[in-house]
Amino acid sequence: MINLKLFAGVGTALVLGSCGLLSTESRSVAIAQSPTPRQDNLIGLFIVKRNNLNQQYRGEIYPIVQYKNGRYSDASLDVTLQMRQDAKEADIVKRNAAKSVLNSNPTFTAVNAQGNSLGKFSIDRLGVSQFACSSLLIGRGKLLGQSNVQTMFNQLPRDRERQLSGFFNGQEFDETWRSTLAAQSVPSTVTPVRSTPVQRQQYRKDLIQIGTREIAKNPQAKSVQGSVALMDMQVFDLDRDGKPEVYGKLRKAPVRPVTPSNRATVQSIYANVWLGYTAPQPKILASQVVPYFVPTSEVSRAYEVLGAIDANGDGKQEVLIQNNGYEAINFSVYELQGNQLKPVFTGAGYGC
Ligand SMILES: [Ca+2]
Ligand SMILES: [Ca+2]
Repeated sequence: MINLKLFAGVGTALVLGSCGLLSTESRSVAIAQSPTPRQDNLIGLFIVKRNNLNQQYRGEIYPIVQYKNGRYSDASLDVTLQMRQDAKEADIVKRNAAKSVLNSNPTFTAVNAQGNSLGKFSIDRLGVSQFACSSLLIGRGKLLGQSNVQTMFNQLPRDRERQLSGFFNGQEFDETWRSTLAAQSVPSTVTPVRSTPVQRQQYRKDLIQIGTREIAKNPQAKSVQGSVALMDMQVFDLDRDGKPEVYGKLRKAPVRPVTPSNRATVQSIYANVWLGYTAPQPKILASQVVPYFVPTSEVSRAYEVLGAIDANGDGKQEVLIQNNGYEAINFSVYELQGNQLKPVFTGAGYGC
């Protein structure tokens, strides 16, 4: 039914959160004890697609996670099997609408990686979109105010752009997707994190030093030639205490390209490291080291930081990660809990 010529991972992740109050009874208790009441939320990806066959643009919301009554749950709705039975999109939408979190036609605010608003998108109907080999329920609608989808497309970062082409229901398609996080409820303003060139130089130094140590702990690191390089760095202040939380992607890999004869050995090792700076010496908030058997170009996006957003309305930002596997993609929400960045949700997966 679908033939994807190119599948690099479609979409981005998103999570949702908001922490609701369990009941009327517990609500009065929660308000008395907590100065920061939490709220229900819906988090997803705002995807703007350009149809390269006719240069038309359209926006869609892929719901990732719902935060309700203090819990995160998967907000996606997979209709792959129904689509394979050659059902019509309109029939599938009708059959599944009542189960969808988008059925109430919510309005989402699209945000950048730091959590600042890019515009509001109001859902007015449901549809089915193809994500790799999966068919998923999405929301269609329109941008509110002055923005239009083409302008929004040009505003979205190109580094997470995806290309998709092939045949779907006998129709040829060729699309370019750009995406960003979106949520039903976001703070009206998020103070941008400021860091000086000197501070950023220090973060880089710390990431390389600590990342090199983390990678060396992996037993397979010895068989990989080359030195450790910092591939990406992003600075956040998730808990708004004025002290940064810094993300770094590090890679140890040989400079020479991989040949088919050495494919059986580990080709590269990546480390995704988060550092906290509440003390003079940086502390590791989270660290993940993964050896890969495939060329580095294929795995550099395995762990993508989509951005930070206050999913549960407690005033602190959660981090949304897209996990890109070989044949499957899913999304995680991480919460800063004391000295650790911990996953509180993983789901909304799709793939082949
Ligand atoms: Ca902080
Ligand atoms: Ca939060």
